[in-house]
Amino acid sequence: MATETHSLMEQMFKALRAGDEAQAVTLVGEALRRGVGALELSEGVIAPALARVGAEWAEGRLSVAHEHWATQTCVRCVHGFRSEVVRATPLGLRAVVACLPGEAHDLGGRIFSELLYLQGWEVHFLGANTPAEDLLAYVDPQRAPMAPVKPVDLLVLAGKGLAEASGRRELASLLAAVQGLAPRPAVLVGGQVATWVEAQGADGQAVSFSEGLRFACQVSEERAERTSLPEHLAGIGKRLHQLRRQRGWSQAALAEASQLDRTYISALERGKQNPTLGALVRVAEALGCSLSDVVLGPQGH
Ligand code: B12
Repeated sequence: MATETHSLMEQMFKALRAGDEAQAVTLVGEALRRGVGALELSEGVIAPALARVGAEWAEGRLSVAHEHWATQTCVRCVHGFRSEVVRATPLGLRAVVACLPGEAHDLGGRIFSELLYLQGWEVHFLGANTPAEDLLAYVDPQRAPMAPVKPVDLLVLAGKGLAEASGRRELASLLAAVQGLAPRPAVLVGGQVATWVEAQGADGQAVSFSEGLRFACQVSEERAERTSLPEHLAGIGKRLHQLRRQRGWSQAALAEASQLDRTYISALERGKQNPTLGALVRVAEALGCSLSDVVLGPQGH
């Protein structure tokens, strides 16, 4: 897989270099359909390809306009994740992802928001350069109607941290102010800003998406309400439906391949059937995916 990721990254860079949006979007979409994970594409393909665009810009070989276009094309690719990846069962937890004041690099926060969404979080992504006072008001349950998301379980402060001088002060005072919120969200500082000493005042620091997702997973284990049986069945049904449609199969085709009755498949997809483990294994095998893809979705990876 490492070789495939590297080759995808090379192709992505070529597409970005050539100004070929269709090629970039197709590349990512097809990789997702082949089963390359959204996390792997983000860390191993999109970010390094864009870093190469940045290097060419720094050397004067690409214009600022071309670099802006490449970033927007990556945003389009990332927005394609939702239609290709089967989302995990909603956790009933809310995250707010924002960049610090002065921070213009919001792509990392945007990608992380999409990865959280796929893992079942409800996510509010606020984007670049969020004024600290407004961000606090947005997540403070006492400040209705300024705080539309209640309660916030996870606050993610993301960025590259190039606006260091003011950014460090803002981060320290934001982290201090969040301590006073009740209920208080868990706070993760993500991206390069996580290396600042001030970030140690947060509950979690993550330079990479993988570390960030591990932290979010811990938070969800501590805070998520137990998923009820009907919610599990509805989630399994949704995922089966999406996996079947991605393969262009009818319910009858899946029934035949898994040696189950078509009405059983139909009830499963509607979340109306409590399946045996044996039936789930047969359906997963017929679809060519793992049991955890069907039962848990991407959070199982
Ligand atoms: C796109 C871009 C911009 C865009 C940002 C648009 C946007 N909407 O995001 C714009 C044009 C606004 C911009 C502006 C600037 N940029 Co710029 N930019 C880049 C570029 C090309 C890509 C950055 C990016 O988004 N990468 C994609 C993300 C996903 O990858 P990543 O940043 O490597 O992050 C990884 C991890 O940190 C982690 N991660 C990232 N975010 C998060 C968030 C969370 C929550 C978690 C858990 C993890 C995580 O995941 C990624 C994958 O592993 C880089 C090149 C590079 N080498 O990074 C230059 C780069 C960062 N920029 C640079 C510069 C100099 C600037 C400007 C100062 C230019 C100027 N003179 O105005 C300004 C600063 C603006 C500011 N105040 O912030 C330099 C920084 C050099 C330095 N270290 O000092 C770079 C390295 C370009 C270069 N080669 O010189 N930039």
